[in-house]
Amino acid sequence: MALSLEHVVVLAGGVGGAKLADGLARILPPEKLTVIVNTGDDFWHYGMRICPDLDTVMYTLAGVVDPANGWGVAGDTTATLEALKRYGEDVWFRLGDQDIATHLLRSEALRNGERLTEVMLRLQNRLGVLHPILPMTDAAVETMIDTVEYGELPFQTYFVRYRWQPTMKGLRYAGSENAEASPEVTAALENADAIIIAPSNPWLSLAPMLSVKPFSELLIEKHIPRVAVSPIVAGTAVKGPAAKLMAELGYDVTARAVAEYYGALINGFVYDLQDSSLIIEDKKTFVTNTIMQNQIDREHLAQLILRWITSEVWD
Ligand code: FO1
Repeated sequence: MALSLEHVVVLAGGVGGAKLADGLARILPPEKLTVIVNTGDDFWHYGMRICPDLDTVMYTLAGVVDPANGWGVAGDTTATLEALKRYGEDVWFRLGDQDIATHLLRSEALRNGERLTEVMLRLQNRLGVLHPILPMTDAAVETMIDTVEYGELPFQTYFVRYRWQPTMKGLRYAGSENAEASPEVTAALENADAIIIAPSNPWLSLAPMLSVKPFSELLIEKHIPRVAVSPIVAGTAVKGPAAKLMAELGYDVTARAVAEYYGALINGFVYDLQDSSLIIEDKKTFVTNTIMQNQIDREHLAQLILRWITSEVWD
């Protein structure tokens, strides 16, 4: 009997996560899809709370994201950055003028005591996004990268300022020890009849989420499809530092190593045709073209994954 999916949850971070979330949002109506997003990249900058992965998903689903970068607002200007430079500022994090509107309203709301979840739902509704985009937690959890060259760095300093070139020795998720998933996230995970982990960086986008109680517990105990899409194709990352980071942390840079990293958290794994020779143990697998170069690809991959999920019998 084919499974009918009423409550799909996708766990996403970064540009790859936003793309699959977009593909799923084009197929599933708002009441059947919830996007839970990494906030380990977030930081305070010039007094504004910057939430890159939340904004990347929001702008992507709203159809306003800058297509070249995959983040920021299409056609945005940098007058404010130029004005900061005039004051002698070293402007390493490129904030567009329209993007700053998001940071201003979010920062004001947080200072007024609103939860991040609440202000994000309000902003996304204003942009016409009806699929709920939820921060993994309302607490501050910040990914810190321990590097050979500079010691410990906050995430954006590693990722943007030093262009993820420093050698990674380790990483931690500061604040996760007493962070909890929001009520909205807990409800979404409890009600889920399928959980999809997007092709995001496991260490930078998913591990921060899994470090927040009770994510891992909720994922492991659910007897539903819990499938991850590999961000590694033919030994490289489609975008970003995943391959470099895996090598530096001592992992094989393969889709198989990603499946092993997720371990018991998942019971299904989607990986690319180019890796079809890989043997992935003790998980249901689905091999297909996972490269999303345009809207059609995103929708097509989302469709194929949903069809595969509903065609299998899950434990
Ligand atoms: N990524 C960069 O590589 N350079 C930037 O200057 C930059 C600015 C930026 C501004 C707002 C925003 O929401 C994201 C931005 N990103 C930038 C991406 C950001 O570093 C994200 O953390 C990555 O997309 C990884 O998730």
